[in-house]
Amino acid sequence: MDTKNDTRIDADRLLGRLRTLGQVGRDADGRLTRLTASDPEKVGRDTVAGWFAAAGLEVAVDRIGNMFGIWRAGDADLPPVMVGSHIDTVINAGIYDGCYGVLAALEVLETLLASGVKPRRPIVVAAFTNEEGVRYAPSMMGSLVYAGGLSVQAAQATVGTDGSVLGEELARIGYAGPHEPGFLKPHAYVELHIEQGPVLEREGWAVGAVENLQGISWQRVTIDGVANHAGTTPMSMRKDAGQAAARVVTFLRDRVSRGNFPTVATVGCMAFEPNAINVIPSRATFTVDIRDPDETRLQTEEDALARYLDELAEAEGVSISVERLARFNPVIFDGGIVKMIELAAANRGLRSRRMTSGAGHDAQMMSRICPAAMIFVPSIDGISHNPRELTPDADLVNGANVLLDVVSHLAAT
Ligand code: HGY
Ligand code: MN
Ligand code: MN
Repeated sequence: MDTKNDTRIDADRLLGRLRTLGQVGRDADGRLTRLTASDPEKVGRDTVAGWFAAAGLEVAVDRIGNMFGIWRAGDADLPPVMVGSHIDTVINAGIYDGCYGVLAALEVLETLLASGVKPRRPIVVAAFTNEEGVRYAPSMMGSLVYAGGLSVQAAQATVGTDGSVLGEELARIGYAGPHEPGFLKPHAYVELHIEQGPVLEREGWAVGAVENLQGISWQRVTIDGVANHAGTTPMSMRKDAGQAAARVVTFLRDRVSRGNFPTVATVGCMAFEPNAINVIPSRATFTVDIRDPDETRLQTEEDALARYLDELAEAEGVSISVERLARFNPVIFDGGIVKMIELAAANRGLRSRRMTSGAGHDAQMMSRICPAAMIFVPSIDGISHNPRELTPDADLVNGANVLLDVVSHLAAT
């Protein structure tokens, strides 16, 4: 890594774009939601693609809607350095998750272009489709397809929570591109992201050099009981799908809280049928998100849940079915790039620590096809997937300057 680098990104341009993009997809109540391939996301894509083009980058879109801004610097035959993240959001989101990584990547390219430096190899900024997986499961879908972990056909055929089909929606918004996913084989991939957790802020670190990322298990559970009258049915005669679902929620919380393991479990979505105040639910449908940095422990938790569901079906007289929505093993990032991140931070006088990512990211998919690692900056109160998501401007700029140095180094070698 070069010693102290005096080049700096244009902070106002980066922060201004973050705030501009952060306004795209707000509803009448001011809530920000830019779900994959929705109309608000189309506006977000058009905005970012416009910035790519204005920066003089070649804009490319692949068949699953992954967007790229390509700078064919240096020897065009050499594999490019790729840097990016995503611009789709969860529901009622903050403005930084994903967008910060894409816009900081664009800022790095524009800063390098303006500096007159001559990289040895091309550099590409990427905005991957459907990282959040809220409308279409699984999450990190665009980068998973790009890395060859899911076929384009299967991804395009995915049916969303609203009954829409991803491929049709991408075509409708004009982002079913011509390029084959994987058309650029990266030399390396780096992703800058807010931590979305409490560690950096609580311990006072400016930068996180992310060395690994935890495994993720997503399932949809359907419990079928018998609708009945809420007033006349004795408790002993009920086949109450809602009651059974509630027992799963507390089972998960009690189970993962029993030891001081890092395992986390979340029931984020739940729906009852017929969903009437005086009818015992005949059906409960809910999602289970379990994560752990250790693959064996993650499997143990999945097995424990499966056993509990069998026992519960018996005890409550209900039938239970499970659909797997996503399953990603824990990932170890490239040690060499992690070291570059630490050196780049130190050269800028920033304190950094190595850490695990609790959240899933596109980098975990890209690590299947090239050396990859991530840079984190602090999240105030560890809040994310929430409009209160916040990272101080100084930290955002620091992270982008560290990204600048790491990308510069990778593009020069
Ligand atoms: O679910 C996640 O960890 C990411 O925000 N998609
Ligand atoms: Mn993200
Ligand atoms: Mn997210």
